[in-house]
Amino acid sequence: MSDNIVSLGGLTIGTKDALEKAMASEGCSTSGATGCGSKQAPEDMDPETWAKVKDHPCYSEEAHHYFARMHVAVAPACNIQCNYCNRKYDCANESRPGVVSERLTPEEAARKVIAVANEVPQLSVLGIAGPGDSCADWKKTKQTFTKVREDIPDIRLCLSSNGLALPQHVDELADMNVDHVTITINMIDPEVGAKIYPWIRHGGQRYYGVEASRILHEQQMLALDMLVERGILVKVNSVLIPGINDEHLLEVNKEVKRRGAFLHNIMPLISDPAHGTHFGLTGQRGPTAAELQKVQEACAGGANLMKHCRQCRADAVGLLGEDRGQEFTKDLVPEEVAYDPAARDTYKEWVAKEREDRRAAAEDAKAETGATVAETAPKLLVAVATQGGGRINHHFGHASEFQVFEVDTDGVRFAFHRRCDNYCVDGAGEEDRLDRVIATLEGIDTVLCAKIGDCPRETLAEAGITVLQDHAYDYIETAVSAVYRARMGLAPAQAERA
Ligand code: CLF
Ligand code: SF4
Repeated sequence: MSDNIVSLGGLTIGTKDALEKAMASEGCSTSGATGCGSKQAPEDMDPETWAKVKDHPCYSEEAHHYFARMHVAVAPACNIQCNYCNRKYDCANESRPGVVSERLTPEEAARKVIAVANEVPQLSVLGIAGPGDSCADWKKTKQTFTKVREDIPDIRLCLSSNGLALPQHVDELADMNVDHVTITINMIDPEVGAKIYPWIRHGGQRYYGVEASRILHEQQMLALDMLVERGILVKVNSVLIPGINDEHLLEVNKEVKRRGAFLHNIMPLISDPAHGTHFGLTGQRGPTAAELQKVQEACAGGANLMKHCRQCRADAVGLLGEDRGQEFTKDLVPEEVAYDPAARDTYKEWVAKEREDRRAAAEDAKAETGATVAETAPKLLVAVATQGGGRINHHFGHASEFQVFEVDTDGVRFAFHRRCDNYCVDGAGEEDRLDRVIATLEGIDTVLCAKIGDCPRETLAEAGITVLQDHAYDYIETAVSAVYRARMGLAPAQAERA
């Protein structure tokens, strides 16, 4: 393996040239036959805030190319009922509905975190995000965080809650140096809330209807204020429910911004009768991609929006968009495991240099695009196949997700992601799957990947989608900008970084 390549666990890192050479030596060739609101950089915030978000994949779009989170499902009890939740499954406030995660005791969870940290050098955050509510089941949440903090002092602890019992734990969270808390806030008007929450349990009593939502709202606002006061970064999750809170979320966005929330993540309701939820069984639909985008656009100028959320499982492991949870199930985690910081330390050093280089490359790309393209030039959507690191480094046939970037004279910005079943199975492409991938890529002008066969490339071309592998292992911004200039009839950029 080249000197410029480092292998950490299953992860290979290195420069563009070194990665290309490694791929060629494995018998692959790239000549191949067959704004997000949360994209924040150091210059956008004070150094203290940047230090908190620079390695958190959810709080920084840039960081999500490099760093991984893991969740442990330790706190299954809940104190409210959401109409989009069935308690058999994970907490739909943070996680993908209809999924059952593996429940762990705090001791099992702490062992699992060490096992993952030893194998996944990108790991930077441990989150508790259901099933149930982390604060309603506080004892288990606290035990888990305390133990993990002892074992791996530099890991970030991240908590997600419906907010009802959160105020009583804010001081303990601050004492444990928890810097990131998510509150799910679907309404600030209890009349709207009554359509989402049939009941809550608070102070040993059950409340129903508008009164329940009024108490929930008051507790959520109190928690938000208390967290902001203590310098804890608050992300607000809102589930977009068409006909119930779609227009109302603009008010939510304004209010949480006014109170100091760092980020607002508007997530689509995923509703299915098979999930057995009230909304699923009564035919309440989720929003279309266009409806979600409309609400996000209407919130422009308000609280910063997170657009790279993957609605992960409550036991997810890995970069956002990948889930390595099956490699670390209870039966696979050893009874005795000791933390070895070597791989994470090496990885962190590499990322610090790499992201500086990538940022400089993105600035170059932006300057060239802005300087050379007429102001009236249209916006383009470019999908990239990536396995992280901010590079075009995934084969088309293996991609089960494409990250979509928009590019215009203002530069290159993350827009959204699209999921699909990967086209290639056991080394062979499947036609049905390709049709579904093409449907998934509707509206996309160009796809960039590390490699694609002639056959799928021609089929995509017939569907009006250009696929290029010429930018394999380039930085995303460099490649997307080069595509844009070429599409606008301008010469490709001269300098490209390795
Ligand atoms: Fe987990 Fe949530 Fe912390 Fe991230 S997830 S507890 S803030 S570490 Fe992230 Fe997953 Fe979206 Fe959540 S992509 S579902 S926003
Ligand atoms: Fe379900 Fe989470 Fe709502 Fe509790 S807070 S009812 S676990 S979605």
